[in-house]
Amino acid sequence: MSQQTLILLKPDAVQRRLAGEIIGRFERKGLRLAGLKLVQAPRELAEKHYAVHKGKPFYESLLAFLTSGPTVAMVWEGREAVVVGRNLMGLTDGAKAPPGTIRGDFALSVQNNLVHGSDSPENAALEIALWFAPNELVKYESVDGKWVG
Ligand code: DAT
Ligand code: MG
Repeated sequence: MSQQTLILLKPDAVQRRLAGEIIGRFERKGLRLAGLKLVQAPRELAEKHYAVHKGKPFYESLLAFLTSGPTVAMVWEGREAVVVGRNLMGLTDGAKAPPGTIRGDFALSVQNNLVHGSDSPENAALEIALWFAPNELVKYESVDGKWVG
């Protein structure tokens, strides 16, 4: 079933000039780009995005990180997009994420782990609505859909 997922390239990915490398992995997998923009996240947006982690010891540090520079916000869609995105990212802790995943190949930290990806279709819908206005998402046919889908 076609799904949408919110993928963020967090400020470490932009600062380390890994945005193109990471976007390429989502493209090559066959997902379709439905929205993309560069955002300097205000604290209020970061608070809403990471509301589930409020109260945890790393929460303030996480907000400081997400608001520390520009983030590339994207919506990718396609078959099982949520789990496909999570698998491309790898485990949260870069030291434990297997090689071949984005975090496994480029991250060593737990906090500075380059990417965010929605963890369920329900959260994807909530997160997409936080980061994008409806008219910022583009609907179109991909020409290779019958080969990839
Ligand atoms: P994920 O980003 O894999 O969905 P998560 O939702 O559990 O992971 O946590 C959100 C982010 O918070 C994660 O990308 C990095 C940070 N984080 C999670 N656990 C942490 C910890 N124990 N110490 C420091 N940062 C942590
Ligand atoms: Mg998460």
